[in-house]
Amino acid sequence: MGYRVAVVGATGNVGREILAILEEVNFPVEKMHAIASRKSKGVEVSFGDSTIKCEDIEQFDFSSVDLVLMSAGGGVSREWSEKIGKAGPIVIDNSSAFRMDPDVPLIVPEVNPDAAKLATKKNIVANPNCSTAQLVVALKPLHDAAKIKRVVVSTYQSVSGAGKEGMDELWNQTKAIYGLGDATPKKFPKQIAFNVIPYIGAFNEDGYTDEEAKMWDETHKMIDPSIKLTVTCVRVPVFVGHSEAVTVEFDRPIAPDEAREILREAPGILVVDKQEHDGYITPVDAAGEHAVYVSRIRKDPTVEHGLSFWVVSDNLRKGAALNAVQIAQLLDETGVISPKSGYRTLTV
Ligand code: 2RA
Repeated sequence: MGYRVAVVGATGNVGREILAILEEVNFPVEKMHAIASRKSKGVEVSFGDSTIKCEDIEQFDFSSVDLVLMSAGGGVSREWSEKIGKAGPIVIDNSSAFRMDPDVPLIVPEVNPDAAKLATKKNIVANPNCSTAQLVVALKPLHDAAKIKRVVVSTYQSVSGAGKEGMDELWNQTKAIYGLGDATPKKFPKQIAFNVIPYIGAFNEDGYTDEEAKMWDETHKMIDPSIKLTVTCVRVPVFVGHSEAVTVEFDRPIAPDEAREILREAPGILVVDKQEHDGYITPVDAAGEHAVYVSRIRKDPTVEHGLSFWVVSDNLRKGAALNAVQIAQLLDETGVISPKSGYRTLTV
């Protein structure tokens, strides 16, 4: 007995990862539907050993499924997620459209699993932004041990955060710079090959970008609104894996060894922290993996009770698809949904 599941945006980077991870973690699926826009109708995607053909979102009867994993961008979510939720299934929405809606829980299962009980308010659960997901996994156990007063983050975000077009642009520009084509930036505002770009998303009036604002808004919603957080988000020429240099000020002294112990015990984290070259993690090491890696934990002597560290994770996995699947597992384990195949299991 399993769930009737639809993955919307099944042809995208994250949609394909969702299909792969549902299979990897053996999520109980009775029937899987791959949903995409009309232009991708009939395109084949893999689910385990089988191949399924994409169905057109406009034609699909969402009341025939129990669970929808939505990863087709903010516009599609704004148009569809509430309608789908009203039709019966729970929607796990990967866009920013509902993250700050007070009637929609924003969940990282290692951080705020209790929020699952709010899932049926609108039948929507929001998945956080990729750069926030890995950050809060590292911050939460430290905040439980010694209250965090202030966080300073610089991100090093891979091009896959901007979708397949972002990956293609890095690949094509890299070749073009050696004379094999056109290096004109299209997806990113400036050249990304052999460069870094201190801009992700769109500028807000205060001079920050919306990507930066997401990091403090979502951290406040999931952990604690009293945490002060400032951030600079930077795109780097890496295909997969977001990295973050993080400095935290606590309200009491916390030694690097104590932080290492706390993080080692915490769910979802692998501490790799030795002063040697196998002793820290890079995005290439983290790609394809499930963990949030923490390395280079050290005292920041320039502030009272300060620690600095380095956080890396696969942005397509923990930052998107894996977290969405973990939310589905959490809803299943807590009984918010149950696999009564053939019956409508959910009410609004
Ligand atoms: C990015 N954080 O890396 C975005 C994707 N959600 O562009």
